[in-house]
Amino acid sequence: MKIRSVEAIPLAIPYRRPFAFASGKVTAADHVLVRITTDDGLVGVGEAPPRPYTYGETAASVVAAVRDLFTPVLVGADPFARERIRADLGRTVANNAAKGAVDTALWDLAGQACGQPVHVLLGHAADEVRAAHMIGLGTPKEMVADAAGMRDEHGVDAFKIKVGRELGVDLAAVRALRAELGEHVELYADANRGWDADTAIVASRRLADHGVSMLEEPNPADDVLGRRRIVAASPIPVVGDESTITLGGVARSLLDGDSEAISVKVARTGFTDSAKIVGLCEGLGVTTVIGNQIDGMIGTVASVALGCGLRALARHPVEVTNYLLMADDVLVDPPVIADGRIAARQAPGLGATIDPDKLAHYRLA
Ligand code: MUC
Ligand code: MG
Repeated sequence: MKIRSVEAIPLAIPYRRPFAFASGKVTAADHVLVRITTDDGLVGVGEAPPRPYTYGETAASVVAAVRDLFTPVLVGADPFARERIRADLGRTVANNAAKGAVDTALWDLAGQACGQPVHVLLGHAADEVRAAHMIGLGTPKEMVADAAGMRDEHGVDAFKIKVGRELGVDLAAVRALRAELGEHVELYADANRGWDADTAIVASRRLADHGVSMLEEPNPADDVLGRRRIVAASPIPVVGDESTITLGGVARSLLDGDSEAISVKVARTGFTDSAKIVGLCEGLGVTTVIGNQIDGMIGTVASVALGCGLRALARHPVEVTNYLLMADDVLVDPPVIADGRIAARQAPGLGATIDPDKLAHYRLA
């Protein structure tokens, strides 16, 4: 089997409401659909959500990277030769979302060719995982309403709270959320680098008092000594997310004492590098959790496949709810979150069938 063609299709899909965090705000989905077709007619898909405020990519840069840099490498290659393709794509630095979408599409093809779903190819640790919801920045009232809606409609009982603003404002929201959701609900926090080290140290103690279990990216990890002071002083684990986006970067962060747990995202490390990162962390006794790059439906399906594939990830709630912010998407069957859980698709590959009418409607080129 050989790759015949590669497409990078920019989409524009409206949001129901914006999603805000300390380093940026998303108001519409400008994702890029990557579609890889083989000579025997299989079609694999992946989704790149560009996040310029985090990684510097845009929809235009993803399209250009896939079209100009990756397509010449991919066309004619065996889609099973992921290690060779990974090395060839690796000659271009960065462009993580573009590479993540290509890798996702390759696993989709491998699953279809073998007649197995991706989570089974990865190791079939579980058939479903707990769902976590990421609560965007807002007033305490807005954040409570968001969380309560997710609990009432989808049974979700794990929440990542966006923080990183003036500490009093964040703590008011956390207090209100704990009061509304109760003691049993799992809460963790993500500051997206919004605080300085001194604020983050105070914050970590106050968050721990409210039963918040982890603190993601409290400050810029480039503030090297500041980050180490936070890790040393925080009563709760500090999670690396946007500062730990490569295998070597994860190793360095853990060995340097910049983070104590790692968030992995299919959107930026695909299945191949996500699995390598999880293996590295497993060997070191470091927790890994699946985050959300504000993914659409394809990215969500992929995250669930990763979570159900690897045992270390299946133990923790997976951040899967961001696609619900979008007014629509291009999949025929939307994901389903019920009783706080989401199941892996049982169809071969990703099981992500594109609706041609929706694609025609939302594609920009
Ligand atoms: C997160 O966990 O940080 C916000 C920006 C981004 O790239 O991902 C999100 C969520
Ligand atoms: Mg994060």
